[in-house]
Amino acid sequence: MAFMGKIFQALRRTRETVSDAFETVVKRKVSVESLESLEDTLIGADLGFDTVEAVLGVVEKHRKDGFIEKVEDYLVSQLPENNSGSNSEKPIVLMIVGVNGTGKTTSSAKLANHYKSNGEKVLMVAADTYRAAAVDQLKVWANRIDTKIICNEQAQQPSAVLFDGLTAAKSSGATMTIVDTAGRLHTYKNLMAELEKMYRVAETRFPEFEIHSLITLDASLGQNSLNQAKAFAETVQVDGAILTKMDGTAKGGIVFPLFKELDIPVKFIGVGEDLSDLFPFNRQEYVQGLLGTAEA
Ligand SMILES: Nc1nc2c(ncn2[C@@H]2O[C@H](COP(=O)(O)OP(=O)(O)OP(=O)(O)O)[C@@H](O)[C@H]2O)c(=O)[nH]1
Ligand SMILES: [Mg+2]
Repeated sequence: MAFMGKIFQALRRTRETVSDAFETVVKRKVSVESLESLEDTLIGADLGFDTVEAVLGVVEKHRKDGFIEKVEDYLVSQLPENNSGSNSEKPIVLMIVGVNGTGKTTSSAKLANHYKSNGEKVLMVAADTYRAAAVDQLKVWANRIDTKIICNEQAQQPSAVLFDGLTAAKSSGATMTIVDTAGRLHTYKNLMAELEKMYRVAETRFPEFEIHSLITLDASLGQNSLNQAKAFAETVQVDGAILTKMDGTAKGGIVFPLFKELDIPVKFIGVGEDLSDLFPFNRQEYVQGLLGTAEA
């Protein structure tokens, strides 16, 4: 199955280390040493301390009766089921936020493509007013996907572009409006305040829409991504995460601490630079890809 294949492939690096460590435990039997090396590997893959300790507990408890299936069940049970399809009656405005270079613009385009092929009437809004190239970048994508895009190169204020975008969304009957925002460091107060203002404009001036937002997180940044997510969630509503660049990292475990510590579910995984390189997150596939318990 192509779908399973991509996620499985994207987790290759993480799986290689993780499943090796489990195999060592199988071969060398459950011992203090083999468990310690498993522990180090899982911590290194960013699963988070609590999850790692619990996994070790499962291994010890089931040392005689095929612990890998039990570990799989346990890890799956720690993640929420994904309902990436919304059951909202209202049209949706989806804000894409995150730190510089984490994949907002690329993910916005991938999402536009995804929702368009699901039958949504998609509109894109280029609300990155800081870099002229950012608007061009999104225009190229919009052209390829053949979706409408709202931008205003003269605007200084992202909330002004957002206002124009949502006005257009309203009049054209868009059911899914995807807003690409400027990259901002979570430690810059004024830029975070600006983001807050964008939400306020959307919520107060356009009550006919339901506002959702996703944060893009570079999977390879580990703990730093957690800090980014935490800071964004303290300022604005964050409904979920898009874990990007999963194709290039062995640190695919961040999904667990993200949900456990911050209550942020991963909704999509980015596995490359192309339009088709985005998949709705599925906990079973993800865990199997991590452990190597299913074939691609
Ligand atoms: N390998 C890989 N590359 C990705 C993925 N997502 C994005 N990229 C690349 O990462 C780089 C940055 O992506 P952008 O989408 O421009 O990131 P951004 O968050 O919009 O960046 P700023 O607007 O500058 O903050 C680009 O070269 C993308 O092609 C992914 O899932 N995998
Ligand atoms: Mg961008």
